[in-house]
Amino acid sequence: MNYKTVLVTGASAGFGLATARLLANNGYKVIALARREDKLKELSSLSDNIYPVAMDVTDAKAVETLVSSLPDGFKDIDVIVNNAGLALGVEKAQECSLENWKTMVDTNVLGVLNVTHTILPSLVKKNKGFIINLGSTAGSWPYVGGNVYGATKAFVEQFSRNLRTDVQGSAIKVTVIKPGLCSDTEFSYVRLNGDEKKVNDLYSGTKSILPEDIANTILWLLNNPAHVNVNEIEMMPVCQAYGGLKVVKDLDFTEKK
Ligand code: 8X3
Repeated sequence: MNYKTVLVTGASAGFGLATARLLANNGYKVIALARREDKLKELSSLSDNIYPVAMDVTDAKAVETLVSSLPDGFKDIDVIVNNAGLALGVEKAQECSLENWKTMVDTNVLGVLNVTHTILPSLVKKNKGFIINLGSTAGSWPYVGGNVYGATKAFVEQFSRNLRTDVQGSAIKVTVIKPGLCSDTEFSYVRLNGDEKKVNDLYSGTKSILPEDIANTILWLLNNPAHVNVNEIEMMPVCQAYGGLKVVKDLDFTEKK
C-alpha cells in the first residue's frame, strides 16, 4: 500500500460512503467526515478501520481542530478525498434562489478549501500525500439549470490543476474525478428537493454510474505507482454523451416594456 490514512468528506452517502467502505475493507484507515452522526455510526460499526467524525466541512475552525485531535492510528493523514458537495435545483439562473447558490458555494468550494488548506502543508512537509477532488462533468460541460453547481465544479477542476502545479517538485499527487450521470446516491434527491417522481424520471431507462464505480476508481488511483499522477478522470455512463451546441431559430430581439 502506498498510503495508509485517508480522510473522506461526505462519507454518509453515495460516493463518500462507498469509498470509505471499500478503502476500509482494503486495509486503509479511514477518517469518515459527514454531518449526520447516525449514518456515520452505521458506517463505523462495519470496521475498526473507520473513525467517524460528525462535522460540517464549511466550518473552517472545526476542520482545523479535528486534525489536531485525531486518535492514534488515524493522526497521520496521507490522502484527502474531497467528496462533500451538493447541487440544489435545476432552475434557470434567472429563477434561482440566491440562498441555494450560496449553499452550493459554501460546501462545494469553501468546504474543499477548508479541508485542503488545513491538511496540505503537512503532506508537503512529509513529502507524501494524495488529494483526490470530486468535480463533475457539469464543471466542463454547461447545461440548462447547471449554472452555479457547474461553476462550483469548474472551480474544483481548476483548483485541482493549480494544486498539481504548486506541489510539483514534491511527491504529492492531485487528481480530479469528474463523474457524469450517477444513480444510487442522494445527489438527485437533494437537488430535486426530494421529488421522487422527478428523480425516477431522470434515471428511468438509464444504467448510470454507481458509487462503487467511483470508489473502485479511487482505489485504483491509490494503487498506481509513486511516479504516476493521473491529472483528471472524466467518467460518464455509456448511455450518456455530449449534447452538441444548440441554436434557437427566429429569435425575438424586441425589447419588452
Ligand atoms: C453530477 C453530474 O450531470 O448531474 O455532478 O450535473 S450532473
